[in-house]
Amino acid sequence: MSRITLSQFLIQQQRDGERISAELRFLVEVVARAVKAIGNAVGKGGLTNSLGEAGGENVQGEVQKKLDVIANEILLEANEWGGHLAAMASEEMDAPHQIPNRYPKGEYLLLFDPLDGSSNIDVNISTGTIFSVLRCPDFANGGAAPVDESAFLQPGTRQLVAGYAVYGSATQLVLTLGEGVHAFTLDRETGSFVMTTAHMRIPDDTKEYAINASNARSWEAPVKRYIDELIAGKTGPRGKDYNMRWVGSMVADVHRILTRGGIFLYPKDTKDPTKPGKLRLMYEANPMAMLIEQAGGSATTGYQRILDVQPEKLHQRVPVILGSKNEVERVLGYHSA
Ligand code: AHM
Ligand code: MG
Repeated sequence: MSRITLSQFLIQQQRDGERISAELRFLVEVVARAVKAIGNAVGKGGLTNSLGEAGGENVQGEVQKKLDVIANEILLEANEWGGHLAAMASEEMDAPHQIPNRYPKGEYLLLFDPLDGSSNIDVNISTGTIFSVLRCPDFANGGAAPVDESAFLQPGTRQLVAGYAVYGSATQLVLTLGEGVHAFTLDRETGSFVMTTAHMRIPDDTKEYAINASNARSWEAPVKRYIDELIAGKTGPRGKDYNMRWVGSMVADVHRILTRGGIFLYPKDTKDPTKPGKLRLMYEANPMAMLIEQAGGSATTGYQRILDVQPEKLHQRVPVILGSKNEVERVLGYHSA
């Protein structure tokens, strides 16, 4: 069986379809190298002194784990010297990270959640890295001026690349360049990512849903109605039984949906009126929405396609409802009813 490595795939994409530039190819290769290093750090578990809390909070007031900080540093260091980026932004940093003056700059912006699913780090459950690539809008000046937050505030439809790595029983990298979604699995013996699924497809229908049901009392009426109907199963209006899964790491839940279908909801709830959802638009919802749409699924806030949301802030939160098309469309219908 011929095995296509990530590098071979990217070279083909650059050569044949001219779908990516040499710089973009290099960018993805560097991110792949960084996620291998993060996967190694995560995989050491309690053998090193890297589990537990780092002793600080991120910009969003969430407790940072040591591995959150380590993963963030690995991504920054791997990406800042190569000359392909204008700036980076991360869940773990208040403001954009500027490329140090000693390095050349490039025209792309990289955004990431370095280690998603932080609450699962210490209990040996899958975590992951989510990333998104945009073009820097005013790079014409050669990148001389610092890149401020406004350069990043582009809707998800402008993403050039989106992907995630999942650190599970295998480390996988799942990627879209805007032409389908492909999954690569890390061969731990050779150190290469090898394509294991080309063109992932999400079935339009599903019997599986994912939601943190402990928030049920604060959901809006359309989500309550939808979930109540799923729970009613065969005896309710849907006429079939559903199964629930909630890993608590978005990467793992989305990976399951890309693999076998399903619907994932982190909807708006009324607990804290200042927060329109838990998940962050720029480096969680947008890249996942692009992957889901590229695999034939849908992704919405309940009111609007996620990829069309015009961002107002780098760390903005949005409600997220994504996965199998027919289920997502039903929830959308309940919102507009
Ligand atoms: P994080 O980026 O701080 O890890 O938060 C995002 C995570 C998602 O991975 C996951 O879907 C969700 O938060 C879980 O939330 P909850 O703890 O409410 O179940
Ligand atoms: Mg996250």
